[in-house]
Amino acid sequence: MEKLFQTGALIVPIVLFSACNAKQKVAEQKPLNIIHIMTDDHSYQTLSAYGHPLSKLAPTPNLDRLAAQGMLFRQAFVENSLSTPSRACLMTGLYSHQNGQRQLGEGIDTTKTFFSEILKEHGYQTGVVGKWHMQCEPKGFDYYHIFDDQGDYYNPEFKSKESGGKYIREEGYATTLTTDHAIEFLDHRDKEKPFCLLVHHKAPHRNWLPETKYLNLYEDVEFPYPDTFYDDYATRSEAAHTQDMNIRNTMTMIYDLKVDELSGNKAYDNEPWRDSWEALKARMTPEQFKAWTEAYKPRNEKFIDQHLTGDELLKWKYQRYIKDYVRCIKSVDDQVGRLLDYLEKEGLMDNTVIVYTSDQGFYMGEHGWFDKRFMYEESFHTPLLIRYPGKAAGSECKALVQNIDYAPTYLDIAGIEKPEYMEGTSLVPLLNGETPKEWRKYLYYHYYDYPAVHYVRRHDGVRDERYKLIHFYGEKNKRDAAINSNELYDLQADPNELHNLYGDPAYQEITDRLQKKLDEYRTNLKIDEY
Ligand code: SGN
Ligand code: CA
Repeated sequence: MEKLFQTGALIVPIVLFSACNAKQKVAEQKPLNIIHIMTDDHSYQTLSAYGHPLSKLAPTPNLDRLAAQGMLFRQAFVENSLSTPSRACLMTGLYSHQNGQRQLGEGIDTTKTFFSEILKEHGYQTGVVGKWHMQCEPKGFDYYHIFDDQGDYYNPEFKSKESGGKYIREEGYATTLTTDHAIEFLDHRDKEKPFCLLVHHKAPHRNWLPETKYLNLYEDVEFPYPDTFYDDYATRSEAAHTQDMNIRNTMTMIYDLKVDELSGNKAYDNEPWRDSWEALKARMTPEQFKAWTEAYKPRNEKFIDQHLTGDELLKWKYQRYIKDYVRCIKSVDDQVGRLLDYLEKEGLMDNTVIVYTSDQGFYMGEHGWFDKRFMYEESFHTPLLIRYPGKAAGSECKALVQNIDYAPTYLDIAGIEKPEYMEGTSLVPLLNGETPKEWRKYLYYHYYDYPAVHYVRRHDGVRDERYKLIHFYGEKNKRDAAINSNELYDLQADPNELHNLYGDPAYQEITDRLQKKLDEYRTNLKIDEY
């Protein structure tokens, strides 16, 4: 039996175990700390504990070690597959339309309480390092050391209380520097207090710039093509056809695929993000730029000589993309390992809950795509690993969980009752190895960021363990026609979501059941557009 009570500002857990020795008791009496590690766009396909063929060729041993010591969630999802909205769900435990952050830009309702504020009030020492990417200043943090907006891979600028809120360039690689600042927070913390630290990496966000020491890693590997690489969207609605996030046409040769040698070529003068690419090169130190040139120049020259076109060019693009992406993951894995080693050395493993997740999933060429946004599995779904001392080592959980659940979970860990307005549910019972009878059977999803980069139409939908109903909606505009269409998938029979069953009489009953549920969500949550 475990109980928490408060003395002044400090939370002290009382652990009453009848069959434990005195030494164990002392260890367990320490308050539980929380470390939330979140990457930016890390797909479950490239975290080897999930067993996907891609990750077998680019394993993540340190993340696998975390999985082996904790619980791996098979069914973890976001509510709105985009960075800032996802972070707003994390901080508030609320859906996007409730916390205000529906799209990437402005939106957050700063009158909503962040869980960091509640933890701080209850005596936790709170910190956030790396990608904050909220449209407001950090709220409820004793310490912050955060990037400007999306941040940069090479020599990024950080701001902190110590810098007086001014952004200051630091030399090095983002993933390493973010971990340096996480360790700095831990080194300088008040050891009398429990802590909650958010470690938010920039990697592996577009345009996937690997650390110099990994520029040649996996170069000789040919990564497998996903089954849906050549998807023609035959049964889907217009939304899949009108997106602008495909490897074939959207991905740029210079900015995304780093063929700098095409920079002087007139045919590429108008490629999007040309200025960004020049700015990225200009950020590098001479040593970093030399390492880049040495690694990419010979490959690029060989590629240009081949004059690839059509599917051959598409396949080349995919290989370049995946390699740079998993190289970025390699550094993430190293740095998670470094943080775990630090926690072990400091004796913090027994009283720290460690969470690893991503702000959303990502397409690794499935349906021919990169990026996220859609309610299809690859972007809706995130990796989630939780190591809870003394609980559930090496276990798996198949319950439906969502990013609105983190805030209630962290409050629960701290022994604080969930405020009534929070929509999410604590994951602690699941970590105890029990799925409560009343656990959610459905998830609600809502994406709003249109018209915007990548042109994914607005949609909402519901998913249960097996089926998914999606509704795309929106007025006509200069680029796209009006849309009001539905898609239904049987994820068991069709895990790649290739056969839209909406309108098939054999699935009428299932469609009705999901539609009823979707209508209930829209009414109960007061959804104002769909
Ligand atoms: C940038 C990227 C997009 C990406 C958004 C959102 N372009 O605009 O490809 O979808 O961020 O990403 S880039 O050329 O600037 O990389 S998110 O993870 O922040 O939601
Ligand atoms: Ca992201």
